Amino acid sequence: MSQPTKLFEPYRLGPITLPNRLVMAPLTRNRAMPGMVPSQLAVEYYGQRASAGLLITEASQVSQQGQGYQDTPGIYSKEQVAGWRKVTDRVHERGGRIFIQAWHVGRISHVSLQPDNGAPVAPSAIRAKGKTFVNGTFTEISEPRALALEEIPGIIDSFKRATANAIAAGFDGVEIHGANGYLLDQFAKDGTNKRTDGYGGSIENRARLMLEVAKVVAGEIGPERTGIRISPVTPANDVSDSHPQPLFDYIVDHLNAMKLVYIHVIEGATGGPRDIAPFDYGSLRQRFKGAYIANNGYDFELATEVLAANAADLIAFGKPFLANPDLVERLKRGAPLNVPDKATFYGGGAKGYTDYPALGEALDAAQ
Ligand code: 8OZ
Repeated sequence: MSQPTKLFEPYRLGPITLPNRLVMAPLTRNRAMPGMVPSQLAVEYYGQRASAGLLITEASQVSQQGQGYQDTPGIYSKEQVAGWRKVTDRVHERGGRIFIQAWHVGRISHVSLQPDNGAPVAPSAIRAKGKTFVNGTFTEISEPRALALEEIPGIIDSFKRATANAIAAGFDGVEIHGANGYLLDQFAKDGTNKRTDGYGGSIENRARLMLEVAKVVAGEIGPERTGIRISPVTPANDVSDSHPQPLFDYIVDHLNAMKLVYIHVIEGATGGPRDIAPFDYGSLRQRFKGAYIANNGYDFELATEVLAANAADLIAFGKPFLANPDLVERLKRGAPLNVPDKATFYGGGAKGYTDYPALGEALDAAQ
C-alpha cells in the first residue's frame, strides 16, 4: 500500500456506526421470484457481502407501476416484505447494515409490466430513446403518458408505504432513487419535464416531487435513516438538463434543510466517463452537512485520494462488490480482485450471483 488510507476507518452515519467507508452500490440483478419477491439466493448474496460498511440493495419498485424491467424486486406487498426480512436478518446476523433503494422508473417501462397493460407514467408524454429488458429480450421502451396533477399524491404515498414496509422488513434505512433518469430525475430535469403546473417550469417546481418524496420518507423512518441517490449530469435513460448546477445546488440545499443522512452522488455518466460534463461536486459537498457518498468508477487509489482530500465521506463500489463478496478484505490486503462477468449481471440464478469466491475459497480452489 503506497499511501495511508481512510477507507478502513469507521464512520458514524446517523445512528449507526459503519466499520469502514466502503458502500456496496445498488446493483440491478433481475432475479426476483414470482410476485417480485426477493429469492433465497438474494439472502445468500447480500449475506456474503455483509462486511461492507453499508449495503444498499438493488433498486426495488415502490409499486407495480414503478417497475420497468423483468424480475426486479418490489417493496409494496406482504410477500415482498417477508422476502426482504430474510435478507435483512441474514445481513444483521453477519454483523452488517443494509438500506433498501426505493424506486419508481416512471417512463422507463413497458406496457407488459404495467397494471392493466397501461402506458408507463412520466412528467410529460415524451418517449425515452432506448430499450428495457422484459420477457427475456430487450424491447423498445413504451410511449408514456403524462401524470395528471391529481395522481401525484398517490406517487408520493407509494414511497411512504414502501418506507413503512422497509421498516417492517428490518432495513436500517431507505435510499430514495433520485438518479439515472427514473421518475424523480425525469421530473427534476428540463429535457423530460415540460409540465406547466406546479411540478414543471422553474427549478423549484421541477425539484418539488423529489423533495416531497424525501419529506415523506424521512417523516416515516426518520431523516437520520434516509439517504438519496442523485446523478446531476448522467445521460442515462435519455435525460438531460440545461442547467444542472443550479438545479442540484437547489435540491441539495433543501435535502440539507431536511437533515437527510446522506447524498449518494453519481459523478459523471453512470457506469461511464466521470468527466462527461462540467459539474462542481464540491458545491454539493459544501452545501450538505450529512454524509457524501461518492460513486462512479472508484478504485482503491481514487477512493484513498478523495477521502484524504475530504471530498467524500464514503465511497460506493458497484461492480467490484458484485464480483468480490469480501471486497473490504481484498482491498485491505491489496489482494487481486475477481473479474465481474457481464453475461450474468442481469437475470439467471446462482452463477455470477452467489458463486464469486472469497479469498480463502479462491485459495482452496487453487490447491
Ligand atoms: C441497470 C439495469 C437496470 C436498471 C439504475 C436501477 O441504473 C438501475 C438499473 C441499472 O439505477
